[in-house]
Amino acid sequence: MKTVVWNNLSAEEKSSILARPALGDSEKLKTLVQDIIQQVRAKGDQALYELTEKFDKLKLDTLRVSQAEIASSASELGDEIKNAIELAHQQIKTFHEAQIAPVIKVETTPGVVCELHTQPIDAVGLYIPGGTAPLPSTVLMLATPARIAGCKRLVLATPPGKDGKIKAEIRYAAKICGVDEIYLAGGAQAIAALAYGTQSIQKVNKIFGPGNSFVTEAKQQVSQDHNGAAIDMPAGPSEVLVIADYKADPEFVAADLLSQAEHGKDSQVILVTSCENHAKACEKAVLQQLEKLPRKDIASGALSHSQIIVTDSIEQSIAVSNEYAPEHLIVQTQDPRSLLPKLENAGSIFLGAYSPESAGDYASGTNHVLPTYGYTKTYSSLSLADFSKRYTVQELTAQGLQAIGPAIMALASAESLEAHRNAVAVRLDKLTNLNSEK
Ligand code: HSO
Ligand code: ZN
Repeated sequence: MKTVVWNNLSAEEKSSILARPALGDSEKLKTLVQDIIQQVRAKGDQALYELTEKFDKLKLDTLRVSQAEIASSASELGDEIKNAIELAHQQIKTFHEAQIAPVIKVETTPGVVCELHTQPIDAVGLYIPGGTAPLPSTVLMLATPARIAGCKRLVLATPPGKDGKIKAEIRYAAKICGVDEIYLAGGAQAIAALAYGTQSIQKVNKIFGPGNSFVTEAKQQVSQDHNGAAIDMPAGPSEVLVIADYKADPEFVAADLLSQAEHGKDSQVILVTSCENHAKACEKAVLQQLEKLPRKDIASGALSHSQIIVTDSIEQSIAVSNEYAPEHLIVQTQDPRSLLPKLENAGSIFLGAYSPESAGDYASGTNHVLPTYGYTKTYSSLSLADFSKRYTVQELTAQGLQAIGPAIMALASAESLEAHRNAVAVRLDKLTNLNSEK
């Protein structure tokens, strides 16, 4: 890891240190993904079979995972992992159930009632990536809130493993969340199938979940098409920033940095500490722990473009973090909660020595689908609200319309919208006539 002293850097160096890595050759990627989407739209299931054969070297007989295969996950797994999946599910459920939005009803003026309601999104697509570490925890993070929100169809798509099957852990997580529609499809073709539908897969309204650059590009493209599907959020490689003071345990700090680094060579990990000696101790601990990791290669790849930044104060550390806007922000300082009001941009914040990122990744209850790539400046952690939409209701009595009607008419006139004015005027005139008849 490279160490820099923040105050010694020029403005340009500062921004280049906090810059995200470029996301590959985007023009080429765009065209490739456009072509895949086109194939799925034109040929449906057949394109999915062909593309699975081409990219995954697998000849599938069916795209749908049977109920029997979902059910049999229970007998394929040991108690330890099943209990862990169940505990995590329960924790996530508890936190997301607490997010159920109440109906808001306000009488803004006597006789004018305004309400805010939520309705679940009808059909949602849940994408679970394959790759080097298939993630049952992501099934829980997507399916649990979708169920609580009341979505009618939960459609899970995930690429099959080399044996043509989906890992039992993924099937078990789906089973306990009540997901019974699972399809063997990955990559841009899976996103296209979810967005446009095929003979086997019925179209969904919104697609959730992480993925590689093909998946991310496909999500972008289908979300820009009116006939496609909405998406949860834009995405980039996963990242963590740790704010530490000299008292933070270097072993804890190192373990947190590495837990993020092992996700992928493109992961970004940044340590911001206000003490140079502490920076050295943390780096040493990182190198020691790295040696013992099975995914050492991947983690080293991530570390090669990661940074240790030495600041002159906690305040400066906070400023660096706010500018970087990390997906995960770990605060290992003496009184971490006191910093909270100053932390402006982060997907999920972990306070204190005993709150590792792994807790939020799996089982504290918060969602691990988070904005990355600096999008935490404007986007939020996935939550129950993402699986529903809001609508308003209003109901005015005659008295209510009389109270605000003149203002509405004046505004309509100012906008030269006579028909708008008239919709109020005809009613107020009738009310005046009724009153004078009495
Ligand atoms: N840290 C990842 C989520 C994850 N970690 C899943 C382990 N499994 C992105 O937030
Ligand atoms: Zn993780």
